Amino acid sequence: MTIRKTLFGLALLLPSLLAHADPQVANPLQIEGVWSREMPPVTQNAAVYFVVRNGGTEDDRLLGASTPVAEKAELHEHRHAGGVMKMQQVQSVAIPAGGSAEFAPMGYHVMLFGVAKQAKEGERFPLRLRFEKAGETEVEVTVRREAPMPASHGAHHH
Ligand SMILES: [Cu+2]
Repeated sequence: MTIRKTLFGLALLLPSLLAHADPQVANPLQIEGVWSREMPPVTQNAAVYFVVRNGGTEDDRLLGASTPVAEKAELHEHRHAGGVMKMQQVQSVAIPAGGSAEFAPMGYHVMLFGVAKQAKEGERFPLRLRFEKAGETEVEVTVRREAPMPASHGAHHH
């Protein structure tokens, strides 16, 4: 158990040595506010949320994701179906040129399956995102109890 904990600690520590700033950049895309909600230790699933802004002149698409902390990662969306919220897998999420795509609770999210050990609030783990045009990039996920307030929130909504 101690060894396992130590290894997991190292896995969490190494990517943070690279000290990603926020927003994290995969030109011309900016990935902002990458977070995951802290889950109970027995849970096998988790979800990751972020905003992708496309500063380029070409549309792009998020095609997939992966992380060493989970067996599998899928792109999901929540949908109202017959008065019930349902989750379903999507093959890609469009990031329009000059626009953005928001991954947030009750909307799009990256769903993690087979999480061996849930991270605690304040811990970080790496997530690899695969875009059709911008290619692959690794971002750092921060585990939180509550959704962070986007830095740009005020500017865009008030
Ligand atoms: Cu999901």
